[in-house]
Formats: sequence, C-alpha cells, structure tokens
Amino acid sequence: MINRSKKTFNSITMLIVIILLVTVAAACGSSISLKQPEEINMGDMSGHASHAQGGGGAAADNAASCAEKTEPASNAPVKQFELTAAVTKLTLNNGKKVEAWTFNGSTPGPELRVQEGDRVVVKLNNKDVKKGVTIHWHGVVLPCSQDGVAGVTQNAIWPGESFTYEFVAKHSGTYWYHSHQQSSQQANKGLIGRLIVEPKTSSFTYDRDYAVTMQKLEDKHVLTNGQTGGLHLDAEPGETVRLRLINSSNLVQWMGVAGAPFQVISMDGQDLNGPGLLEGEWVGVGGGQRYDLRFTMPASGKVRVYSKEESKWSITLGEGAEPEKHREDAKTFDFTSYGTPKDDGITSDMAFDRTYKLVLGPIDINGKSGHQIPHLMVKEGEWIKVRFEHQMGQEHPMHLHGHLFKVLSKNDKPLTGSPIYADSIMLFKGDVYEVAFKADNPGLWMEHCHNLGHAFVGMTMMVNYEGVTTPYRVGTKSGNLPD
Ligand SMILES: [Cu+2]
Repeated sequence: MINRSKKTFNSITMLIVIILLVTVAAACGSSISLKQPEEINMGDMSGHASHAQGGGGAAADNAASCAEKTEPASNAPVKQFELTAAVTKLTLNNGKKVEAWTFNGSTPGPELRVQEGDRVVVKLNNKDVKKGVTIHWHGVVLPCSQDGVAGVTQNAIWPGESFTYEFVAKHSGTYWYHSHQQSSQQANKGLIGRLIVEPKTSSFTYDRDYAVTMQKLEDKHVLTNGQTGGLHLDAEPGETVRLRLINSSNLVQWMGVAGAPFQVISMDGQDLNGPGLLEGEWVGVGGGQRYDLRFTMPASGKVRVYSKEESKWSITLGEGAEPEKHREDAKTFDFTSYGTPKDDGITSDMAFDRTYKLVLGPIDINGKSGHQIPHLMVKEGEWIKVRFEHQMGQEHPMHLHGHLFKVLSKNDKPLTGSPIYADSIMLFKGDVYEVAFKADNPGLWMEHCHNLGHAFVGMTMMVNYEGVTTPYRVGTKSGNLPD
C-alpha cells in the first residue's frame, strides 16, 4: 500500500514535471533548453555495470575508441552523396511560409537510394545552422564512428565545417536519416530525409516502389514527402505497389489502406516471412518506425493510404472513384501473430549472457532520467535480453542504435507469426515486450524513446560495450547535445 502510494506520488510528480517543462518550453519558444550538464563522458563505465542481472564486471581485452571503429576498406561499389544543412525560408504548397532547417534546400532532404552491399559515402556540410548538426542513419547497422550522435560518436559539425560518413549498407530496407544534435528540435525543424537500401534479391515482387515520409514540421505542418494536403502517386490497375511508410513525427500514426487488401511486408526495413493479406486493419506506425506495405491496384483504379485522423497524412495512388474507407473501430494490426514462423534459434528460453529490465514511465526509465540512467553494459559476443515494461504515459517507440533486435514476446507470450527483427519497439501503457540482440557491433550506442520530445526531457540511455571509449564529450562545454 505504501509502495503503491509512493509510486502514484512519483508518477504525479513526473506528470507535474512534464507539464512544467512543456509550459516553459511553449512560453520561451524554441530557444529553450533544459539545464544541460557541462561535460559528460558517455563512454565512462565507472559505477554503471552493476545493474546487470548477471555477467558483467571484467573489462574487455581489446579496449578501443568508438572513433576508431570505421568501415573497413572493401571492393563494395561506392555511392556518393553530398548534403548541405542550411537555414531556409520555405513556402509550403499551401502558401504558408516557414523558416525550416533543410538538407539541400528541402525538407525532407533528398531521398538517397542505394543497393544492398553498396559503400555509402555522404559528405555533410553545415552552411549556417548555428547549433551544429550531425546525421544519424536511423536503423542502419554501421560502425560506431559513423552513427552521427553528437558528443558520443563525433563532434557536432559547426557552420562552415564538413564531415564525411562512410558505411556499407549491409541490410536492405527502408531507413531514414536525421540530425542527432539537439535531435528533438532539429528533426522538428526539418533536418531529416529518407535512405532506401534496395535489395539485391527480394522475396517480394512489385512494379512500383515508393517511399513516403510522414512529417510534422515544427509540430504543426503536416507534410507527406514535403507536401501539404496529401500526396498523389502514379499506379495503374493491376500493378503491384511497395509503399514504404516512414513516420518521422513523434506520435504513432494509425494508417489505413482503402481500396485494396494489403500485406505488411517489412517492419523497420526487415522483411517479414509469409505475410498474409489484411483488409481494413489499422497499422500503427510509431515515431521513427517504418512499415512497408504491398498491394495490387484494383480494377477500379484508386487506393488511398491515410491516417486515422482525417486531417493528417494521405496518399492516393492511381485514378478512379474514391475507395470506401474502413471503419474507425476496425481492428488493429497485430504483428505478434502475423505471417509464418521461421526458426532462427533465438527464443526467450535460450541462454542469455545478460538480461536487463527497463521500466518505462512518462519520461523516465527505471525512475531515472538522461545521464542518471545506468548504461546497459555488454561485451562483444554476448547475447542480451532486454525486457521493456510500460507503466505510464504515452506510447514509447524505444529505438536502439547500431543493432537489430529480435522481438521475443509480448506480455510474456512468445510471438507466433513471422520473426520480427527491428530497431524499435513501440509500447503502449501496460505493454511488456522482450527483445534479444547479439552484441556484435562494439561501440557506444544510444537507446532512447523516438518520441523525440520524450528523449529531450531524459528518456535516453546508452548500450555500451565494455572497453570501448570515446574522445568526444556531451555537454554545454563542447556544445554537443544529442538529446
Ligand atoms: Cu516516449
């Protein structure tokens, strides 16, 4: 009873803190920043290893800096790009004027398309974004020094400076990029774009391949690939379409498909096994998540993919009569029992080297916030299980850098459909998920809520490999503030 009332008290305190933060932020405009630490070493392991339930302790033999973890030379075909971040006065197609922060003059920035196995080389220039910029390649498994987190994997790139990213696109799929310097503000101001890694061979065929960014610029302008008022894409009756949906906004978007049955063929860029046909279900795409849909254009000519809230994102494909929208109270897509199982040997009851439990509050993890949250320590070669329990607040799309994890169970029931590999898991209040990953990419990796507003106020932590260090520092002294 006492514990319970204490818990309730803590939750109420947390809510009051959120309300205060939001009020202060609203009152002061975008120049507000929370009291930030002066200098923090995110690779500092002192006192942080004790939270593991087993394992841990010994330092790794091969201590190394994140900065030295680069993509090894290879004969991979090179795809080169240049992205320049700049403050840009944009006129949206509804006539509204916005001062956005853009890559190459637009938001989203250019869609980067490469093939699986390509060596992707991207030169980032900062023209005049005074707060500094970086690029994080969301969902891409790459070497630590290329992850784009200011103060952890590099310094922020200041006006007049450049930085070149280089990594091999090992996994095909739908990804995106965004600044990870003051990410909540910078993504919101427009420093985002799409990265599509086309498969060498696909388990799915399609005639059209489209990628769509669902974006909320400055918390208010609803943009579909930069357009207000929805997006139209060409498709002929009988053609099969792969539609890659990317939710770059903070909140979950419930997406419906009117006019055709559809499949979810990929989540977070990773293909599903044997996905069946769905009709009239709402697909919840969390902040930062990607869902690839596949459908065949009907003889009547038109399909509409749209968010449940009428005034939001809408994509029409083809020409013809408006298809009938499905019911508001239709069922929601459940990936835990979708598609066909495939044994990969990764299960809840296999032996894990370390198991961690993360209890999510409104803006906290295990009752702690930001730099106070102990790192999840791992060692190369280990298998790690993470149990997420959502106790209070909005949905939390928890995102892990540098790895793909497998979703093992929901509410302690193992998944019964296709294996799900992802870089994020969205939890609603009451949800419990267990995920597993192999520690096979030594580095210092963020694990945070991709409601970037939540990350900004502290819902962010690190998964650190033993022995890996960083020469970079987070804090007001360096100006590296990744959020
Ligand atoms: Cu969150």
